[in-house]
Parts: sequence; structure tokens; C-alpha cells
Amino acid sequence: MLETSQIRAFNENGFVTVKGIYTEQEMEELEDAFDQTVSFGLRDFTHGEWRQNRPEAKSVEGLHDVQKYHQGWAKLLLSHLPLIEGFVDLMGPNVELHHTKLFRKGTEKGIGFPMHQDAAWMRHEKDSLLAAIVHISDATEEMGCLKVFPGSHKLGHLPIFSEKGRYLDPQQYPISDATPLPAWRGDVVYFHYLTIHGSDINTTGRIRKSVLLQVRDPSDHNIDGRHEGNHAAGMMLAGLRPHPQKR
Ligand SMILES: O=C(O)CCC(=O)C(=O)O
Repeated sequence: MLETSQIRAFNENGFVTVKGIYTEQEMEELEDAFDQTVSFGLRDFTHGEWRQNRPEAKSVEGLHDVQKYHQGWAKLLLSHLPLIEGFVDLMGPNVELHHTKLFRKGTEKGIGFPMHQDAAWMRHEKDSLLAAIVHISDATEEMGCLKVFPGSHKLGHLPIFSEKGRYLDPQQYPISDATPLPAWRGDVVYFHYLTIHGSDINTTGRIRKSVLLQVRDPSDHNIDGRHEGNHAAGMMLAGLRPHPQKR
């Protein structure tokens, strides 16, 4: 369960970092699931034409729907009570899976993500979507940790700069001006889908490993058709789907 101060910080800033959700034993199981899942092959998750801006960087690789590859994700992500209770505290009793994905930000300058709002990929009527990033390795600033513009979830839906990469104007929202959220193995960052976020290049020799769980209120609806129906959305992680006859 989150503390009142954590819920207040989330409402104010659009994100909150929470420690102590996983035991060390669970972290070992998560890392095992991560390592076995990446062996199925990853794809390049670099946002659109972003690489042109950072020609010196290599790709960031990832994979959607991690639960298809290893049972550990069902146990440690989709039905992990302390993780899911965090969502309940932040958004209410009913929590539906939207999608999962993992990232492997490699050494040799694994590229980051330009600053963006997740809403640009999956706009919903009630803006109920939240995500949690579970850090499976440390993510220091040098390793390209998550960066955010605190409070930006209150700005509403901002115009996108790149149609393909769906990121924001890099002059207006440079990664260098964003607040770094360095995290240690086991830390979980919850954030709103309107919070402007991204990350920079991994300049170290250490691989940054993370997995992301995105959820929504089951009474919310996608309104832009993007990211809809192509992932394993629909599983109820907490509470109940509103009954169609009671709507
Ligand atoms: O993990 C990161 O560095 C950023 C991930 C991200 O921006 C996203 O999944 O939308």
C-alpha cells in the first residue's frame, strides 16, 4: 500500500518512485525471467527518426507482451499484489491490463527515448492510463535512467512533433532539461500517461534492464485507435469490469 505522501506526490508531479515492492528473491526471479525472455529476440524500439538526432547511439531494444514468454511475469508483474495495489491506490479499485513491454538498453551507447507522452500512442477518453516501470537492474543517470518533466501531466495532450516517433518538440522539451529519476534495482516508478518522459543514452558498460506494465480503468475507451487490439489487453488485474447492463 502506498503512503498518503506518495499518493500526494504522484498527484502533484505525475510520477512517484516506490521502494520495497519486491524482495531480493523476487528480484532474482524477475532477472531470470528477463534474461530468458530476451533470448526470444528483441526488436529495435528506437522512436521513429530519433536516431538521426543521435547518430553516435545504437538502438534500444524491447519486446511487448512479456507474459507470453515466461510464467514469472504472471507471478511477479500481473498478479504481484504490492505492485497492483500501488495502481489501486493511484487510480481506484478497477485496474485492467493495457500492455507490457521490456527494455534492454545496451552498452555501446544504447539510445534513449525522446521526450513524449504515452497518450500520443494510446489516447483514451478519461485519461485513466498509468504505467509502472520495474527496474530489474540499476538505472543511474549515466545508464540512461528515466527523465521526466514534473507536473507535466497537468498540461493535457500536447502537439506531437514527429508523426512517426510521436514525440514532442525536442527544442521545447529537451532531454537535458528534464529531471533524472535515477533508480536502483527493485525500484518501481509509477507515472501518468500524460507525464512527459523519456531517457538518454546509456554511456556505461552496464546493461539497463527494465519492464513496464501499462494499465487503464476498464470503463475507459481508446479514442484514437492506436495501440488498440494489438496487444494482450483486457485482463483484470484488480477489481471488476463494469457490467454492460449497468452502464
Ligand atoms: O524506459 C525508458 O527509458 C523510457 C520508456 C518510455 O519512454 C516508454 O516506454 O514510453
